Amino acid sequence: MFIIRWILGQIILLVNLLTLPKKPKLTAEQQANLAEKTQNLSLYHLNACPFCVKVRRAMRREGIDLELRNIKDKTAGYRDELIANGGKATVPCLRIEGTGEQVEWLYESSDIIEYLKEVD
Ligand SMILES: N[C@@H](CCC(=O)N[C@@H](CS)C(=O)NCC(=O)O)C(=O)O
Repeated sequence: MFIIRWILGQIILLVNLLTLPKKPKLTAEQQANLAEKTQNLSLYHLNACPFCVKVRRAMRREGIDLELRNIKDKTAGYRDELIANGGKATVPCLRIEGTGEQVEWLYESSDIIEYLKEVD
């Protein structure tokens, strides 16, 4: 089962690589503006998860470059962090840091993509 999942994951990554969406042509000012508006966001993800690939492709299409937190990174402890604060280990999950101490954890790839589209 693990090997089948691994092979599927590699196929997903290969297809993704071969069909990467184009990045938008943004001016330096637009890029800086976008970076400022997204500096409070980070994406908890896995490399070969199809839903995470979907979100990362949408980010690329929008020209958004977020901090990516791979939940397989045991040293960083992102998986534990996600469970403890978001409530479950499902990825993708967008961590949205609000003003003050407020943090929102947004699950569901489609909702994350909608949110990112509205950022600009
Ligand atoms: N409906 C969700 C599905 C997300 C999902 O199933 N993610 C898988 C990885 S591909 C996962 O995190 N599974 C482990 C878990 O839910 O604990 C979405 O669109 O984001």
